[in-house]
Amino acid sequence: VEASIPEPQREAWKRFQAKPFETKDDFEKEVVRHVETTLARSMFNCDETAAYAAASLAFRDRLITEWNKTQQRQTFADTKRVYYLSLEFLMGRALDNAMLNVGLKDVAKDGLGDLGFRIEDIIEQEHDAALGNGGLGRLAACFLDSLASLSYPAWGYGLRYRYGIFKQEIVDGYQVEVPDYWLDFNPWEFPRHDIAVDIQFYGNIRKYQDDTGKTVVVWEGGEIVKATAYDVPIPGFDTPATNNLRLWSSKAASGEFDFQKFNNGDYESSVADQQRAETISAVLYPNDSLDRGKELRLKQQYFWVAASLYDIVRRFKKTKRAWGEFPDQVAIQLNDTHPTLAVVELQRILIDLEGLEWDEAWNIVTKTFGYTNHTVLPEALEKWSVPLFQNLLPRHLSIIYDINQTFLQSVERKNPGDRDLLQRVSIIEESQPKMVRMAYLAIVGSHKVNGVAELHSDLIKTTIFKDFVNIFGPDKFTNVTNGITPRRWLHQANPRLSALIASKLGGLAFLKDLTLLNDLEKFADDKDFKKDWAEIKHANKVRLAKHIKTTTGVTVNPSALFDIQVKRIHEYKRQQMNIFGVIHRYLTIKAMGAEERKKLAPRVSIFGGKAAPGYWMAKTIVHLVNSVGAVVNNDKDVGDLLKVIFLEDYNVSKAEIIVPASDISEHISTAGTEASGTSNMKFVLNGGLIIGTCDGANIEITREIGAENIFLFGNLSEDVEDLRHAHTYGNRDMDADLAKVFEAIKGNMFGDANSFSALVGAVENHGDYYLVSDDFHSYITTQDMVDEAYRDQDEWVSKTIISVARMGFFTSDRCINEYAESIWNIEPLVPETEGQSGLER
Ligand code: AZC
Repeated sequence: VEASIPEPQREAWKRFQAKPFETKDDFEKEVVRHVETTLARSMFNCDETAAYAAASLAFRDRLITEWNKTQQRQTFADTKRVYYLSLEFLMGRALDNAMLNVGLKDVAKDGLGDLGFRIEDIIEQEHDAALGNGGLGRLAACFLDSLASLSYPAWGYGLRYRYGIFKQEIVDGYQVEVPDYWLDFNPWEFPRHDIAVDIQFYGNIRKYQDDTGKTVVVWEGGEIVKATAYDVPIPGFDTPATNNLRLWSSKAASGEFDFQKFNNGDYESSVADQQRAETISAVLYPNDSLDRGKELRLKQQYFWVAASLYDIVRRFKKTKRAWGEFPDQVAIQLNDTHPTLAVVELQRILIDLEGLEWDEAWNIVTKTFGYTNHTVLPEALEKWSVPLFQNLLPRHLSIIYDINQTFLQSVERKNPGDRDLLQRVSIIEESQPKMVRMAYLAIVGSHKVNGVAELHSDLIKTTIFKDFVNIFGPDKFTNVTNGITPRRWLHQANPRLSALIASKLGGLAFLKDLTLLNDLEKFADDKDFKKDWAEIKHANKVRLAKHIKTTTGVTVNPSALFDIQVKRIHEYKRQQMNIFGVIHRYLTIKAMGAEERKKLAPRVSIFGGKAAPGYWMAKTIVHLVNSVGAVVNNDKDVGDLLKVIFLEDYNVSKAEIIVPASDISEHISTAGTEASGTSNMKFVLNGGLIIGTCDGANIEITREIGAENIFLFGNLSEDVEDLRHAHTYGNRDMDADLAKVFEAIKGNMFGDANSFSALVGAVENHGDYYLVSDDFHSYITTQDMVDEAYRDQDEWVSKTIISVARMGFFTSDRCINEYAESIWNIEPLVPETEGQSGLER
């Protein structure tokens, strides 16, 4: 309040307030100004990088003006806000998205044209913001887009990694990781040097009684690291509402370096302290669905959670409300267990710093938090060793023990004498060493727990969290099926398809209400429409074919069937089954006569995705795909009939080229292992069909679009356990086709068989945990059905149109509205000028 401009001077201020550009001329003026002043360049020295920078800064200025207004509106309205805590935000590029969401891409295109640039080239200059691994991080990014587009008062909180997910290079068929240093120029962030929080680690706890006899606990000593905020504006689509993503960066607390040490001549170690502090936010852990239990990771988690909560609590305290009202003002969503320490930190703030009683504080805490689970894979469920915790966060460990004790006492009261149950649900696992089970802590500390697709939400209730359903009752557990933002994944990635749809539906309103796509179904047999539709798909395939040519040197035929599997490489996602299927196809082609070959549908099998650097099996899969490609693509006998491509460095901006170009995409995880999947939704929304297992959101996609429009195969999740049991204890015959594939690999057809023996061995000798042998036959016969269906192009195109028309459910807007209503209890705060960009309803 002290910093505000005095009332009499505000008129002058308002006259000169920043006004966002609206016209082409004003945009050009801004670009030239930024080139000549901000960037200190000139018209004789303005390359595409400079033009990108200046155009971005022009849009950033526009966003930040609306950002300010949005924050003011929220402060005045004083309504409840939601805070989305996620260690990953896989944002991709910002410029194209900002231009489209603000509705000024055409203006920018013409303006850049006047200045001598093509907008496509300018967009290409941007480095992806790749602060995430895969689905979980991209979901967070889609959610931010929906929260802003629906004008919800919402903040994202994350870490500002200096190195995002590594860049993948393929060298001699092997994955090589290269660091992704992305911050040398980032026009989208605002450093907030005024917003800094001291974060404590290590040290000791001391208890004493105050004058009133109350026990006071203090956490003393240890080390302090400073968190500073960097804000990234998140524009909504067709609304001026612009939300904030706040990312924390770590620095040494005591200024540049320790002057004591410096004066003593110990220059090196004073710099080392500085570097140690900066290490906390230096790098994103590159594991997808795998917990490694590294101390630095726990440090990251506490650093980020403590800074975010300090910020949230500070904002709440400004309203001067009673603590009891905290859950009416604040909802916090835990994106997986990574931010679970927030539960403990809020309890600590309330009891140690604010002096509340335990029960009162705990009641506030549990009303505030919601927890989203994204996986049932045991190797992904976080556990931290008690000794590590004790050392790094002694006060938090003691609070966790208290939380656990209170919880177990209540369980014991309702289930007297059931010691087994107590052991099973205890937040502390009685192992050697003892471990803190973060998922259990998250459940106990939240009022709602949700899975991300129906099957997954059912599975968590009946398997990993079963006891907790009995303890808390079924209402605490719920489902919110994932969604994707149609702004990025249709309008931005596939502008021609978006425009064609708009031409039939009378405008772009479907981007704000995706169920409007339903009206497309009328055109599923319209000859002209189908022709335009097919032509756009072909153009998208031509674009991808060009990308393949420039990046791999391989020529592919854009009229072939494009079969795509792009996602993180993981055994449970079964890229190995896909490549075994490709080998089977290759062997089949080789065994055919010339006449038979003529009848075959040409296919391009496209793979892409990163393997975690320490995940050897996944890296072996990458190697096999590349080795098969090297043989097949150079086999004159095969020609166009089969090409095998591995696309290097799959990321968000590459997905925007790949997804619109698919005919069929693969979502073939072992049933019950893929919590939802979200690229399945992206591919269908872009007019591609899918081949998939009855897993994750595939099941709901089938329900929406109709079983006749999807190629489902494989065993069901309820049978997985029995099949695994049979592998271990039964005699089984290897599928004959799969056996031939293994023979080919073992016969060194794709290079030294030893390189791939672990992959083959996992199926043949080590229990085939992911049921590749059980599903292989049904997989390849279903692939034959895909070929068959693709031959009837007319019917195929109709299927894709009908499927798109029925995808309305999978917008992340629907998803966010469900969270808002059933978990967060928040309302949108709609600006007066929302919806004025003329989308036409
Ligand atoms: C992923 C799930 O594997 C994927 O199925 C889901 O679509 C996505 O989350 C979004 O909910 N999980 C992860 O990326 N990571 C972890 C730790 O589960």
